[in-house]
Amino acid sequence: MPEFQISRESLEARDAVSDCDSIAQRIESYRHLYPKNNPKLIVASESADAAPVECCIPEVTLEELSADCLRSALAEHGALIVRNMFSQEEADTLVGAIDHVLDACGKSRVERANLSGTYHNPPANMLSIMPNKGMELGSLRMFNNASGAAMCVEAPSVAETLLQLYEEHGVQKLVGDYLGEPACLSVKKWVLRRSKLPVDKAGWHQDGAFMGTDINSINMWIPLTECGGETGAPGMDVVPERLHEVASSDGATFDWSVSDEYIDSSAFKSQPVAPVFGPGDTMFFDHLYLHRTQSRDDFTKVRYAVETWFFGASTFPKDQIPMAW
Ligand SMILES: O=C(O)CCC(=O)C(=O)O
Repeated sequence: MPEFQISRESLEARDAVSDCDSIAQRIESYRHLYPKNNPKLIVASESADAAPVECCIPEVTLEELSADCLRSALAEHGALIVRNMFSQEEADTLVGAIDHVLDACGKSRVERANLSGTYHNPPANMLSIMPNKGMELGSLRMFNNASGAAMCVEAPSVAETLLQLYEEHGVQKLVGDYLGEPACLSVKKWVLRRSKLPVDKAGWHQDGAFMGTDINSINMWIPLTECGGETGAPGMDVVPERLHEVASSDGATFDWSVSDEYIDSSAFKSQPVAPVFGPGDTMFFDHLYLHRTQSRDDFTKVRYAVETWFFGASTFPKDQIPMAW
């Protein structure tokens, strides 16, 4: 049983000022750090002449999870699902926290003035760390707000709690071993999500299309409520195979996205799938995995999730705003 338990009470009892300082320092410590040139990449840009593998998403239990199993699943299939990595209680506490954070982020500055710091207390250096300062931070916040999301660091007490929870579950060691060096996180791509319905259909993408591909990455995506498949709540649509490069954006809505036509073409070995997830499951994947928020017209249920992108301490995309762990 993990020693670190999260609950609404423990979250709200935290020192919001000290958590804010701590997140500010994590951000600050990367201000003048730049990634290595020509890094050794985990995913080569060309596939080795390996034996063909079945297109599927491998699944393991928490007991079976190791850096080796993560490495071979990502090398062969692009992703790994770990069932019940976090408990129902942990998932429920995080759902409550996400409601508070997203509600706070949706309020005006005046309305936010009376809120406690637990759920909204963004560090001041979030502004100066963005290459395009207020314009960039403002449009990021607008984009997130419109899609039912917020950067985790908007609520440093939630962010610090998650880091403790991850450490307690062995994630820091796991991703460090996978990446071959200590991990850093992304200010921009560490995101709390509460889906808005209907889900935009145009969302097929690989994060490498905007992060770049000269990086080592791993995303831990944690659905906090049941979703996917026929559950009525949007899970994730994925192309379940190892890709080695960014797919064409021809005909797509954005220069970083992929059109439905391209997905339906014969460009890939596999057809998209939409796995069913339970609260506290996780899916690990990297910047070349092709996915979108599952999209169907008949969804009726909201889905909560936490998305956390980790990068190698020297193999990060600078514009995703790395921060120390
Ligand atoms: O939660 C979602 O539906 C989208 C998550 C995503 O695109 C990601 O984790 O990269």
